Amino acid sequence: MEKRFYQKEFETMELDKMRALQSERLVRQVKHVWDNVPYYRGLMEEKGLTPDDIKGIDDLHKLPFLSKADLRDQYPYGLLATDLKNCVRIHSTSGTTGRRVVAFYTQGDVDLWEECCARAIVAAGGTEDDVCQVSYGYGLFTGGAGLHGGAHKLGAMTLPMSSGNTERQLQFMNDLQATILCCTPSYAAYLGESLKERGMDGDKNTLKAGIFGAEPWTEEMRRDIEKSLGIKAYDIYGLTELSGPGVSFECEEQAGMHINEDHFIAEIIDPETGEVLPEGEVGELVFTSLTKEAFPLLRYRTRDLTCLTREKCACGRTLIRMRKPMGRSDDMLIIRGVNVFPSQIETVLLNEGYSPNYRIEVDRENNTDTLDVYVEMNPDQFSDVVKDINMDAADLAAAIKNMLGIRPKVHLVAPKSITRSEGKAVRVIDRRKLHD
Ligand code: DLL
Repeated sequence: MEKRFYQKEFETMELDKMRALQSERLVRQVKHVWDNVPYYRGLMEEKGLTPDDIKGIDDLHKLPFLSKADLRDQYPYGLLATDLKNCVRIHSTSGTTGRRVVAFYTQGDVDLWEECCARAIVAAGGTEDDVCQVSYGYGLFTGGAGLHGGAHKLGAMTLPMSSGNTERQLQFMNDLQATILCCTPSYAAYLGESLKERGMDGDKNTLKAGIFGAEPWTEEMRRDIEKSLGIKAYDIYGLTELSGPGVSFECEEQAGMHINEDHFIAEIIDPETGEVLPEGEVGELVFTSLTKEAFPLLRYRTRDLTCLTREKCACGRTLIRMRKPMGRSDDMLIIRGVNVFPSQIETVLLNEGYSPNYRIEVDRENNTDTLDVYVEMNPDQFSDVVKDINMDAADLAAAIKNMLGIRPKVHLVAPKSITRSEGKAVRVIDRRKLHD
């Protein structure tokens, strides 16, 4: 079968050509920022830089970083690089703490963003014949608008469901023969569970692929979702600050996400020192936009932890790949001195045959951290013999200790007792009040 790409020229561009394109675009983007964003110009001046110092991507490391704190401080218009009247849209982060971050788009920005999402849909096997059920939230969140726009660009039939109302989701999925589902992985897992209850799981529905992102998920969760929905599940990554979903996306190899390098340069840095790390090392992902008009960001620190590889991909795309982010540097819990990522706990749960419905609670008693993990039993594990449940809980606690080095208190709870999420799941409650 002939391989399909949405924009083959860029997706399969040779490295030296791509570097030349990135260099040319970077020089232009830096000049655009210098001319239009006094705040960033100030940061460059502090380092003694002018646009003349940036002649190509080899000079990228000279530029100062931008952080989420800069974006919050400059809320709402401080980083806007064009006249507001040229903008056609804003989106915003869900922002649980502090001020929200708002991102602005010109029509040109929206077009390029939607093209990036169309690349992701095609990489997941999508064509103009598909019915894309977009069950990401619509509104300020970028998930709905991004995948919706991508499906439109491709010419697929778009089912703009937004998130929630699971009954209606399943009805439309069935009646309108949806073939591609786009939503968060936690909502996909919930839809899978609901399909199973109705005898529509596995190959008994019309879905063939899913494009899931906006939150970390593990390979174990992928397998679970693929089985319950009867599909191939693809990862997609992005963040509001850089437009939204489609910064990177998975292809049929499902071996990391290809970054749309013609629009975004990725670097990995040591989050403590800011030093740029070599390919393959895990660190914080930093992005520089290359083609943005309204909201260009240079060396933006995402806080996401991952690594990059240029290894050849069998799909034919030459775009650099990033590994599934393992978490965010600010999501990492330090419990009794040990670094813990929620994704590590999720891996153990799924390997041990539990569902991806869990909640992690961290607290501090008598100056010692406590770790409680609430996990739902599957209906077939659900036993009314308390002794059996206690033994299962002890086994699971031992398996988690094996992974983390610290023993949690495991609470096995009844099926369906942990609240399902329709958007991004909130899995961790940290009551220690160590952060603001
Ligand atoms: O979550 C954009 C998006 C929508 C991506 C739909 C994919 C699909 P924000 O709300 O600004 O934007 O959150 C961005 O979410 O920095 C990561 O920490 C996390 N994230 C996004 N995609 C993934 C993923 C959207 N595939 C933040 N795996 C990012 C892990 C992800 N984490």
